Amino acid sequence: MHLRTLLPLAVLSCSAAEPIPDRSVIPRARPDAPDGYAPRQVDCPAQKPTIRRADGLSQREADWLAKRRPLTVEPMKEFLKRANIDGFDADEYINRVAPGLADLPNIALAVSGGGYRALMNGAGFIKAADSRTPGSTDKGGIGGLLQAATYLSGLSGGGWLVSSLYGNNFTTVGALQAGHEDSNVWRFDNTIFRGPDLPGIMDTARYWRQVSNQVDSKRQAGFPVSITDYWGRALAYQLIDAPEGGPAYTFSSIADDDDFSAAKAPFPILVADARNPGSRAITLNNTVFEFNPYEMGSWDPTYYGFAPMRYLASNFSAGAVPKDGHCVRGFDALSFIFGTSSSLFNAFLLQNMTEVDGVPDFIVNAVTAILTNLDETSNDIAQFVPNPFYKWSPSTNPTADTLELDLVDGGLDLQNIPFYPLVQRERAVDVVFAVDSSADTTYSWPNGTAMRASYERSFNAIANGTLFPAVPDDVTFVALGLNSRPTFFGCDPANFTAADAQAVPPLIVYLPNAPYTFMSNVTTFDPSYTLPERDAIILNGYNAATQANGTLDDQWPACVACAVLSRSLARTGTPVPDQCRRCFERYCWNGTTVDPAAAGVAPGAGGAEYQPTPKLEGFDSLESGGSRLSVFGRRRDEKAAWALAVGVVAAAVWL
Ligand SMILES: *[C@@H]1O[C@H](CO)[C@@H](O)[C@H](O)[C@H]1NC(C)=O
Ligand SMILES: *[C@@H]1O[C@H](CO)[C@@H](O)[C@H](O)[C@H]1NC(C)=O
Ligand SMILES: *[C@@H]1O[C@H](CO)[C@@H](O)[C@H](O)[C@H]1NC(C)=O
Ligand SMILES: *[C@@H]1O[C@H](CO)[C@@H](O)[C@H](O)[C@H]1NC(C)=O
Ligand SMILES: *[C@@H]1O[C@H](CO)[C@@H](O)[C@H](O)[C@H]1NC(C)=O
Ligand SMILES: *[C@@H]1O[C@H](CO)[C@@H](O)[C@H](O)[C@H]1NC(C)=O
Ligand SMILES: *[C@@H]1O[C@H](CO)[C@@H](O)[C@H](O)[C@H]1NC(C)=O
Ligand SMILES: *[C@@H]1O[C@H](CO)[C@@H](O)[C@H](O)[C@H]1NC(C)=O
Ligand SMILES: *[C@@H]1O[C@H](CO)[C@@H](O)[C@H](O)[C@H]1NC(C)=O
Ligand SMILES: CC(=O)N[C@H]1CO[C@H](CO)[C@@H](O)[C@@H]1O
Repeated sequence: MHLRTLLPLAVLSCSAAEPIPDRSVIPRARPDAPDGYAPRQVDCPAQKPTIRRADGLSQREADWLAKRRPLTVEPMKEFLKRANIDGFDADEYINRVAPGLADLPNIALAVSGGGYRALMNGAGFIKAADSRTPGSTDKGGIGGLLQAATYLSGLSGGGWLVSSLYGNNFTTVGALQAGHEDSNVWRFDNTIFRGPDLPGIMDTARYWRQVSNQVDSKRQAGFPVSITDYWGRALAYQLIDAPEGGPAYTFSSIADDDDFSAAKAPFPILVADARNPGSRAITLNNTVFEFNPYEMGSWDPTYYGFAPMRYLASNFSAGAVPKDGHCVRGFDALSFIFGTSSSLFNAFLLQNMTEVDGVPDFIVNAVTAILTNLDETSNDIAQFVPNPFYKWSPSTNPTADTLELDLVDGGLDLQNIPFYPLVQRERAVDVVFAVDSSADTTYSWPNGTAMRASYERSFNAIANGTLFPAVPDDVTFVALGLNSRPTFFGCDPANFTAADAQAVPPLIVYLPNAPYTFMSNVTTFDPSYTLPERDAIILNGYNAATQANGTLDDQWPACVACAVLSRSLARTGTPVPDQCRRCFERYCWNGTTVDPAAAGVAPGAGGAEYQPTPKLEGFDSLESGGSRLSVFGRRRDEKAAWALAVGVVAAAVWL
């Protein structure tokens, strides 16, 4: 196993953590952890934290929703008015359904995994949906959808995007692209191996020394560290625009942010999968976990519980902190949470690290030491120790007797779009805009695998009765072009036979990564993007989201609005406007499947036939396009080696 033979084990020689910068000098504030990256024992609050059963929303989420839903009313009206559905009075309708909130459309956005590709393609969608983006509310735009949304979920690379927005005061994608002087934010040309290139401020050795000190401080505080800690900290220098990548930023501190607590932004949620003790395989029957600003936990019947995010790593036992147990804060570092959701990349990071000139030996050695101490099959995990669900629900919880809870990349069960938090009936989501940047086919385009995984899971006992719209097989998906343009799934609520009308799942607006103005199928494990390339992928995602500002279909903004309204219209028995009917005829998958023999798409061929070209003429191929091909060529071998090394069952979705 080459990861082991890299270098001899070296004794770590790292000094104590560097002092945490003075809070007052950090421009965008939520460095909330008491001791930088190191979790720290604290006095328990008067009301000791507990684990709760997942039999409803948390009180805090419910209270927050009571503020957020009314705040979506104005942006939703504006959005619907701009969309200008023929013969539909948006003001009148929304005014009618807003009181009581039950019939007000409840919108969610979901950004898939897929490394930097997913971050950038997802960013294009968010940029288009954000009314703060100049031009996004002009004719053909979909700006305001973000302001009208209740939830925003992200997984793996999509989780980086969500975390970067919230870790930077819910700034705009445009502002992250623009960056500013002496900032490394979204400088994807400065790889995480080399770190920020800020002359006089930061060089590679200094950067890795900081990362190493941060991780050591967690270890010295008595918490096991894994590669996820290094990986998350390194990425934070690109994603969190604060000194040293904001080591004290926590996920739970999002809850304290003024704008968030005033419900001026959607509710962010990240997703990861649980690995069962003694088992490597991740299947659709593994427990899925979510992280939100208030809690982490699972709706699945295995755990069916939530722990308070702010007090993760307290000594919970059977759901409570015993008399002699400790409370801990600072475990939920933002970088550790987004690192957990994207843990598939960890081993890649470290494998590649040894090949890059200039990465100091001490960091290579530190990482090698971890790999050597771990069972090699476990090198991609994030360790949650102590396990918040220790002795919790022992008859169903696979880790009830273990002090460690192992979480891995949320896409490893193939559910690469974070629908999980959004199909829980307690959340009553009406529509999910799902950006899919999965690399399913030979050439790294999606073919609906992530959608099918969530559909298939809905039949398993572990889904606990959550439903999902029907999704066809891969050959149909590709043959009908459902992966090359937006497609709506689950349009007809009457097609769900559930006795309980509350169980009808959201309508899904599926937005696949496809080439509009740029070949956005860059490989998942490419760690480096020039800024023009980054911007071209973001713009391609923007053009996908708006159908090239309506030039590919001038009805598109109206059709987006119809999707937003669909479930609400059904609940209130309101006739569907004619224009919406035409939209649904055009964009809804109607249940048709295609006979593979007739499709010209070979089942099991990996989708090699699917080789789309840009939809719009005169796209900018970027000067560097040709030279990058050789990098991609090399990368393929690397990926094969990595898949072999880690033995990832589900690697197909990435490769
Ligand atoms: C965060 O953004 C809001 C507006 O979007 C602004 O009013 C506030 O000052 C910002 N806070 C910080 C700490 O930058
Ligand atoms: C989900 O699972 C929990 C725990 O097993 C159970 O109490 C609950 O009734 C289930 N919900 C549904 C809708 O089946
Ligand atoms: C609390 O958890 C830590 C870490 O697992 C453990 O070492 C310690 O013994 C626990 N303390 C109590 C009182 O349970
Ligand atoms: C998952 O659980 C279902 C029962 O709910 C079972 O039929 C199926 O075979 C299981 N799948 C795997 C991959 O274990
Ligand atoms: C769509 O509008 C955006 C923002 O105004 C612009 O950047 C982009 O180039 C436009 N797309 C096309 C295909 O014209
Ligand atoms: C369903 O869609 C297919 C193409 O996707 C179309 O050929 C067929 O006519 C549609 N069926 C109905 C009943 O609209
Ligand atoms: C309606 O539901 C059936 C049964 O679940 C499913 O096979 C069919 O594909 C669904 N139709 C559509 C259009 O989603
Ligand atoms: C779809 O993607 C899966 C997963 O990578 C692959 O196994 C399958 O062959 C692909 N099928 C098509 C038709 O693209
Ligand atoms: C991107 O897709 C095109 C076909 O659509 C293919 O020719 C090209 O090799 C792909 N690039 C990568 C990096 O897979
Ligand atoms: C960031 C970086 O330098 N990555 C390297 C990973 O390994 C491949 C192949 O060895 C290099 O081409 C990349 O440059």
